[in-house]
Amino acid sequence: MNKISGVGVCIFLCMALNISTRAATFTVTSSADSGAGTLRQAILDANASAGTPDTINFNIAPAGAKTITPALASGPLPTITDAVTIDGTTQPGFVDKPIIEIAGNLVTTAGTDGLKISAGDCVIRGLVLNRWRGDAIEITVREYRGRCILGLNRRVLPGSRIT
Ligand SMILES: [Ca+2]
Repeated sequence: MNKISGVGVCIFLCMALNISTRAATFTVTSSADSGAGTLRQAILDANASAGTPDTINFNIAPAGAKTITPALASGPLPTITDAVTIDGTTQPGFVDKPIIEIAGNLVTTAGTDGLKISAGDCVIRGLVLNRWRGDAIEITVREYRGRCILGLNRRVLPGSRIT
């Protein structure tokens, strides 16, 4: 009897969680550094929905290569603190190599990393990260809770490290 009750509670909770934690897709429509439609805002939004593995896609018009250049005043992009897929291959015009660049040339603070990831179950795909003073991508997952998949390419991820 207790087992049946337990299963019933579990189904109810799963249904409730399914409704309240539905993953979202945030689409980057601007190559600006901050504000609505930017990668910075998309990361903030994905982090804010903690516990849901969201997706960040790109649709910056017109189609083709785009460079996102964080300003010194705003600093590097926010640390990724929740499972997310950032998929640069969704930018219209993508064929077989990354066309979304995240350039760090304006953030001249020593040691600044391009992307910092502190969550498991992240996928970073189809991005060029260059001109950063620190690492292109730094992953710091203190507790193993999942996996991180990086589309590694020596040409686009120099100096990356996993700590
Ligand atoms: Ca999330």
